[in-house]
Amino acid sequence: MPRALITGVTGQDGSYLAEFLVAKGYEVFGLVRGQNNPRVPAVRRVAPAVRLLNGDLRDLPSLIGALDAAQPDEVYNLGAVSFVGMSWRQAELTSEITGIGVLRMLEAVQIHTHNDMGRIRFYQASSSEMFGKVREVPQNEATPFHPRSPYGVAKTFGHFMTVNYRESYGAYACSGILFNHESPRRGHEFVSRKVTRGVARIAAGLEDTISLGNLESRRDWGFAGDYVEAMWLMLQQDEPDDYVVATGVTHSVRDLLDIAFNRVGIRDWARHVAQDPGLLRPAEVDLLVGDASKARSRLGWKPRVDFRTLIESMVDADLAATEREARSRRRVIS
Ligand code: NAP
Ligand code: G4F
Repeated sequence: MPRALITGVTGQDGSYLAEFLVAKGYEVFGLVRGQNNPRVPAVRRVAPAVRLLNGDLRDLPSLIGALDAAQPDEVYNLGAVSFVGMSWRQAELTSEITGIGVLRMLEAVQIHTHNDMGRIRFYQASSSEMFGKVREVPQNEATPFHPRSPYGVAKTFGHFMTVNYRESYGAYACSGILFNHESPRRGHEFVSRKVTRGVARIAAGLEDTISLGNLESRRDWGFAGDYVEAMWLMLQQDEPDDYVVATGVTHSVRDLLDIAFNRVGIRDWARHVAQDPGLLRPAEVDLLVGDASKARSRLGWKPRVDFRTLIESMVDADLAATEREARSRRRVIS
């Protein structure tokens, strides 16, 4: 039975990856931070077989301890402060966890394996946010980076550290440069979920408006369930390498609003959307669209869920959640 350790198991990708690896017959360990993490019950619900270990990407001994306990064949480093908008307000913390945390995890593998790093296959969750002010369209593995946020800068540090440990110590370390991927498990702070949840609440008469920032920015949005398969495929190759994972199709935040509001029969959504200058970012990434030809040809990976299907499924899930919430409120009142 292969063994895997996932950092960030309580996040969106961590939960899909845990489910995926359990279904593949892995013994899965998940790193959880904090003494009473409120997201643990959700992990237990979707992947009850996962064994949870305490640890924090700010604390090297805890990472070594987790590796010693899990004895993994594969490590997926997904833990991060992942919300770009917050990274300007907490630049130091973001650098500490999203950037230096990668170095700490690589060091922990080095120590745990007694300098025989090739024994463990290591996946680093890099990001299209590293392309930032893009130098070419679409972006591929050779496109230069120009990050536009403290988050993007921290991810670029983690990316090159991963490459460096591969080149310096023979680590089997891969960096997945993943473009935006979403799902009904996405955090409420990200624009896709903020919109689908807001639309569901407006349809239920609970709210009237969604406050948003820049409606013109464009992203290459895919489905998280498809993207965790690409992470796993990267670690099954003969040689470690870096891969862009994307759909190759870009949409604006306006397109997202069109599809989400249409799903509940609202065509003229402008009266339900307030533009809040406070939500504009100090520096924006205007356009992301990825070229995943390398992942397609070498890994045999391709996305299965298109943008419309993804957003409609998120609206449907949020409508169901809103209905459940309303039912339980009615029960309390009666
Ligand atoms: P997410 O839902 O925000 O999950 C982040 C995870 O990191 C959570 O489990 C969180 O745990 C954990 N974490 C935060 N600080 C930590 C610390 N100090 N020590 C250990 N764990 C810590 O993010 P996601 O969307 O699943 O993304 C997974 C990874 O892929 C992240 O590294 C993200 O930056 C990267 N990425 C995501 C996308 C995307 O579109 N989703 C695209 C490219 C790259 P808590 O429960 O304790 O908060
Ligand atoms: O959903 P977002 O916050 O995602 P963003 O910044 O692209 O980052 C996500 O994808 C990255 C991969 O490229 C990951 F590495 C990262 O961890 C994260 O998962 O914002 C998307 C776009 C931005 O241009 C933002 O300015 O939507 C725009 N937007 C407009 N109004 C908004 C809002 N974003 C958020 N979060 N909230 C708004 O109200």
